[in-house]
Amino acid sequence: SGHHSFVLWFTGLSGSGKSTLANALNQKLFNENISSYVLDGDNVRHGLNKDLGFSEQDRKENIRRIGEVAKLFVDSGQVVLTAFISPYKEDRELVRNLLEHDEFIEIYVKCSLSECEKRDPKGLYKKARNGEIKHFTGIDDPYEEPENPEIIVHSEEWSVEESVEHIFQYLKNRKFL
Ligand code: GGZ
Repeated sequence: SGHHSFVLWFTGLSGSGKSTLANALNQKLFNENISSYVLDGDNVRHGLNKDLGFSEQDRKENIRRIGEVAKLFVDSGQVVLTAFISPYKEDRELVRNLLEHDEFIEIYVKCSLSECEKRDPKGLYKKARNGEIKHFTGIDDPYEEPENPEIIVHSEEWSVEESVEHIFQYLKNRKFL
């Protein structure tokens, strides 16, 4: 179909809803006959990046490799959805600069730490508070908020359906789709 290829880069705290939203939007794009693919912890941190942990240097390398892989998918003509915390502004900018200016759409999945901690789907915040996990984003490791993301999703207030619709309408209005 007549769309070009680009990256939808979801960033936000653990538990903010990045993967859920990326997968829901991926399904919607499939229904619209648009070829897309989700990169997230499940298919990247367990494979390509399984040598990496959560130190600052490893997170940087994680994001760098994901950016390069996303670029390959864009070159192959697909829409790529990535769901990684990507806590450092510098690393997100590095990926932005790997791509053409209209190929990188940063989506800030905004959710308060207290809400993410309340959701705690994997019990990781609890472990971080107990000191069982060190350097956990938002607890004892930084998250640098995007200053100028293309899209902000208010995941505390919006349903998954509303959030997906918001992103989809952005893409339509800006002629990405
Ligand atoms: C943050 C961690 C950590 C630490 C393990 N800090 O909720 P999840 O489980 O599924 O998402 C988190 C995921 C973060 O990996 P990313 O590749 O997205 O991070 S980054 O972009 O910063 O490289 C969480 C789990 O891994 N996890 N330890 N210390 N999240």
